[in-house]
Amino acid sequence: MSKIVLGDKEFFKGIDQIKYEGPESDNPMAYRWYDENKVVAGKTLKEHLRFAVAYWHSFTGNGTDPFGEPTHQFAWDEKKDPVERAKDKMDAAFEFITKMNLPYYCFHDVDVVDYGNDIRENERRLQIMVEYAKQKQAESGVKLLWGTANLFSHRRYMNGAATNPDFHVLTHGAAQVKIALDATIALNGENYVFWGGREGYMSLLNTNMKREQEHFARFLHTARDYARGQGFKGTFFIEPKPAEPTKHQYDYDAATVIGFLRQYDLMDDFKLNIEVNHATLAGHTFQHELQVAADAGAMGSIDANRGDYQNGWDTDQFPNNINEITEAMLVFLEAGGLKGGGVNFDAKIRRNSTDPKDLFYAHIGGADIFARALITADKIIQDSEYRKVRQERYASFDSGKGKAFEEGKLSLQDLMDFAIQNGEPATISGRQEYLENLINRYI
Ligand code: XUL
Ligand code: CO
Repeated sequence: MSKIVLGDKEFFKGIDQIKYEGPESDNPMAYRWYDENKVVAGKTLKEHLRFAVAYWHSFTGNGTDPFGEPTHQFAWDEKKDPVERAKDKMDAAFEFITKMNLPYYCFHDVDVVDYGNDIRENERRLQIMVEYAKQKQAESGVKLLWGTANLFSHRRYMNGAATNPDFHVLTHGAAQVKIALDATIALNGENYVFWGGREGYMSLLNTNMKREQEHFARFLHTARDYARGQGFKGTFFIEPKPAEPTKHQYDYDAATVIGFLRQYDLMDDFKLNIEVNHATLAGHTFQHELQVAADAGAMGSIDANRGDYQNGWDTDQFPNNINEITEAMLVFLEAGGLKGGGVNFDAKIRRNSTDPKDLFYAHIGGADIFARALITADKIIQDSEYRKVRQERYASFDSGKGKAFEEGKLSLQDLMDFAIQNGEPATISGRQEYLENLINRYI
């Protein structure tokens, strides 16, 4: 248990620290599955999952949507002075994170403190907040999973940041990334994220795609070189998303990003941050995106949330689909976990979820679903024939000519000869329904 850290005033009054009470508990303000000390597959749940609270959705997002004004009125959003307001917000954030007993947080620069148009003033504000955050981290033991810069909200980024056709705009993006990297490094941030918010296009008619992508790669190299020069040892993550806000984002999905990283020689420093709702927007499952990343040795981190079956946009709801997350945790465990990252709740409570407790329910549910899924996936791997069924499907490549093919020892003529000698192959079931039932048996 971490200790609850409060500022001058308590923002979530009457709410105590959330504790693990077990699956039998009917207390809605308790964990039923997330026992941080429970050991699964050689590590505690805390060590496996490395949960992080997202500053932007939880302390900045105010329920606004394209049709309506804010519905979440925050007591930490009242002071006039931006730095004083930011300190209140940070007090609220650390109160919440420590009451939730979660180990990490993540932020964009502008979530921590409001930015204006003066680069030096923005830097000054963030530096003050970095000093404040250092104290908060030391008091609480809460750590920074990753930092990032918001290169998509300001109007100057309407045509992109690193991929903007105007070099001048690109330099403003670079300034923001430098300042955000400095903050991340000063706070011992373990990773740094690039989500290409508007790195894409609205119309090909006005876009030189090749040039924009080259600029993007050059930008990433430049940022990487700077951070490494400052002693940053963490991993850089790219977060794929196919569209929204642009019509087409260059970091479309995991496979596209891996191709890009390979093309521009970035695979040594960059891995992927896979977000559930981004996967489904790309027409994939979350499991698929994790598997693609894992197969490339690049499964770095997770942005946990979920989409909506009916809506075609990024609804960023808290995760609660046990089948989806259990299948994802099978990929997670078989790949040996995340490379540097954690499970960040990039999710927002609904516009009409206006009680302070709603933020707690949301994170409790999210943590519990991942914990339960991980425990279940481990049982499936340990006790069932899940892996065996898949291995056996490929048995014909384990020896003889199949093995020789894998080793590159057979010609096309050799393959034809084998086909002729062995006649028509047997019909072999893929046993999908059997496996689907097996998963549900363990859930
Ligand atoms: C947007 C999104 C971002 C990134 C960080 O869809 O997921 O919040 O996670 O910039
Ligand atoms: Co995200």
